[in-house]
Amino acid sequence: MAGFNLEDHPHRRYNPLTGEWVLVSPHRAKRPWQGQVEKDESKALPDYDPECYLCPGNTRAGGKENPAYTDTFIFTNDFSSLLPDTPDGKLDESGLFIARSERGIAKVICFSPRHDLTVPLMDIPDIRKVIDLWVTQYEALGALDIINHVQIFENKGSMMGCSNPHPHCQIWAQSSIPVEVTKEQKNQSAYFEENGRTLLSDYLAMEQEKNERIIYRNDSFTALVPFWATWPFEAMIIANRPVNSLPELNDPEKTALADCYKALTVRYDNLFRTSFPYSMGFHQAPVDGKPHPEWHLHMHFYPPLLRSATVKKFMVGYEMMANPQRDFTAEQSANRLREQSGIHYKAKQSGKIP
Ligand code: H2U
Ligand code: ZN
Repeated sequence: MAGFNLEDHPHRRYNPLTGEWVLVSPHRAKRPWQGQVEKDESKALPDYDPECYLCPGNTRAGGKENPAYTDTFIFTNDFSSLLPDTPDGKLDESGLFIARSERGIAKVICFSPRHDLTVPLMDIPDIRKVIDLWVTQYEALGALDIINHVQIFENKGSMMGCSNPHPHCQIWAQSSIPVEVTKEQKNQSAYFEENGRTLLSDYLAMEQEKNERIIYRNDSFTALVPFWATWPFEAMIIANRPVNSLPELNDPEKTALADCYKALTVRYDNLFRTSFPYSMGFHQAPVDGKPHPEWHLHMHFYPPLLRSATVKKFMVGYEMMANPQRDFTAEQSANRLREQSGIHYKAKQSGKIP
């Protein structure tokens, strides 16, 4: 159509990883940020909270006591969604009532003994310790017979259903390959078979050439708003090299990942001067014993905030019934994030990181 452009006209964008579409309506909010910068809404937290079930030395629900840990701390989830000893079983009634038993292991990782220290406020060497733990957990869980997939994810902020502000993430490892991962695997496989390169290496090369949606990049990782973003400030961190999982990263790459994770989350916090909520998750090769040259290591960040520290995007109505929709473009979001300072607003105020 003559004159069609992505900045002015309603259009659909395709997500080649999932094979799904998003409706983009840029005309509805050409200027999505109308100066609505709010005061810092995030409560100042103590560095130790005697009531916190993740702080060192405290007792968790169920009675187990946390050690006096000094960097990271990992434990088996006291309310695990998956259990290693579930008996084998399945149900199939006329193809309409189908169920399968599922085995797995769920763990919780505390990033730091400090109750108040989120990733954007942590030092890179301390974030690196979290990454090293992710690597060893992916390997150790992946080596178990019952485990074929290891999902590492972080819920941050009560808005995302996170139960505790103490910085932590979770790992759910299980026998089957989950739905989102299966979609991405199918599309990455098809792309790799046809082109002999990973889908995300070609995508990244094009993003680097266009330089419209890149937020931050170092030698080994790139943070960007994907072309097909559905959440207002959705982002991905993609390995610059086509590694299929965390253990394939070399030493400088692991530190570069810590740097990129911090760089993105600092910009997130600075955007609305708040502790920016999101769900983060790694996508990487399943641990099913097969080679997975199609897989390209990446992280997704799905943040719900829309235009201030309090205004949240809901995926309801049309989005529940049809497909996701957004009112401003991925390019506008990327610009907003890219222009944020790389120094956390709290660090600036006090002259040092609290
Ligand atoms: P969030 O990351 O969504 O806040 O979840 C925290 C997890 O911590 C949750 O899965 C677990 C919950 O089961 N948990 C424990 O394992 N022990 C506790 O004492 C409280 C919470
Ligand atoms: Zn705590």
